[in-house]
Amino acid sequence: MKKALITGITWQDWAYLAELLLSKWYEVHWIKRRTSLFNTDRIDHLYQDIHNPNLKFHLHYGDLTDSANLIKLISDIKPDEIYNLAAQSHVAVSFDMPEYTANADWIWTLRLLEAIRIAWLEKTTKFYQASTSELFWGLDYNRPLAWYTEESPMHPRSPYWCAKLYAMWITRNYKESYDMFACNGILFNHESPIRWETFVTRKITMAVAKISLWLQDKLFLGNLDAKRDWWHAKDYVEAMWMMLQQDKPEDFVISTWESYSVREFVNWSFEEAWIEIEWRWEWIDEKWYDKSTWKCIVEIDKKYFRPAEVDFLLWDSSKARNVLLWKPKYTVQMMCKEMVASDIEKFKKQEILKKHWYEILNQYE
Ligand code: NAP
Ligand code: G4F
Repeated sequence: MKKALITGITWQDWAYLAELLLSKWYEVHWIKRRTSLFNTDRIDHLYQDIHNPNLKFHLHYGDLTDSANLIKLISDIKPDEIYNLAAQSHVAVSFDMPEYTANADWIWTLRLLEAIRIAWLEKTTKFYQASTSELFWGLDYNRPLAWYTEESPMHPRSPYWCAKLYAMWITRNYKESYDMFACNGILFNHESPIRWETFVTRKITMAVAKISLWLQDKLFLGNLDAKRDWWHAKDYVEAMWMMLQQDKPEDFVISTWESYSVREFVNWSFEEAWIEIEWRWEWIDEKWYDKSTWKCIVEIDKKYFRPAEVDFLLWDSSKARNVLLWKPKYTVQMMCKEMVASDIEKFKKQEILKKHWYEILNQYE
């Protein structure tokens, strides 16, 4: 039975990756930093009682700011595979907290790689680094009008991407210097119903669900014309696992060859909630109206524009498709449908619960 260690456990990618590895009979170890509130709802369904003699799912308190803790954990567990997903992964936040982001997204990766070496596991443990698609921007002059590949020149446009660029190169450097199995997954935006609430897709589907249930009046957004290659996280975690099953470590671009604007995603989401919309220009700003009531339900707020933006990216994932035989199962529209439906369901349940409590409390008045 293989052992996998995953950092960054409480959020989207981890939850799907853990599900996948458990279904493949891995023993899964997770590192969770201590928080004052429980934030494990995305993975509670995977939890196993620690007294279970066949326990496959082990929790370790750990923090990527703490080298001694990492060295001890890695020496004790001796994992066959490490997936480094922990990060400060919000691009807009990285402009507000550049120093923390540098620590989180660059130094932590170096710490993990060093911990593997100090534990004498560099020849046996395979290492996956969660790299990102937005290391590239502008034209690739070697391939004008073509898609980016693993070899395209890099031009990061935020403190987050600068930090991730270092992490990518230090992973490559450890591979070359110490002959480690270390590789980067250069992944595009992947989303799902359990995506963190302030990334744009989830922000949209939650707002659309609430607007459809009369729980919210308006959605404020930034740049509607930015284009992304959005896909379902379930398809992407499969690619992460496949990269570590290769005979030699290589970096792979994981993308779908499609790119859509934030505006298109907003449109699909309202369609899923059966709300007909019409957008109009008012002065310099665009506003969107609910056609049944003519209430304004979407507005632009400059606060959500970034100091530097990546407007458009297209990536060529043919290497992953040919070598890993990776192929996505979802479409972006299927994912959007799933996200809107799941948020509507969630808020309906919350409202029913609130009503229930209200009725109980009323009995005591
Ligand atoms: P995410 O939702 O932001 O999750 C980050 C995880 O890191 C959380 O579980 C967080 O735990 C953990 N973490 C933060 N600080 C930590 C610390 N000091 N010690 C231990 N754990 C810590 O990220 P995601 O969307 O699942 O993405 C996973 C990885 O893929 C990230 O590295 C991201 O940069 C990269 N990536 C994501 C995408 C995408 O579109 N999703 C695309 C390309 C690359 P808490 O709950 O305690 O905060
Ligand atoms: O959802 P976003 O915040 O994701 P972004 O910046 O593309 O980053 C995500 O994908 C990367 C991989 O490509 C990861 F490395 C990273 O960790 C993260 O998961 O924003 C998407 C687009 C941007 O162009 C942004 O300007 O949506 C635009 N946008 C417009 N209004 C907004 C908003 N983004 C957010 N978060 N909130 C808005 O109100």
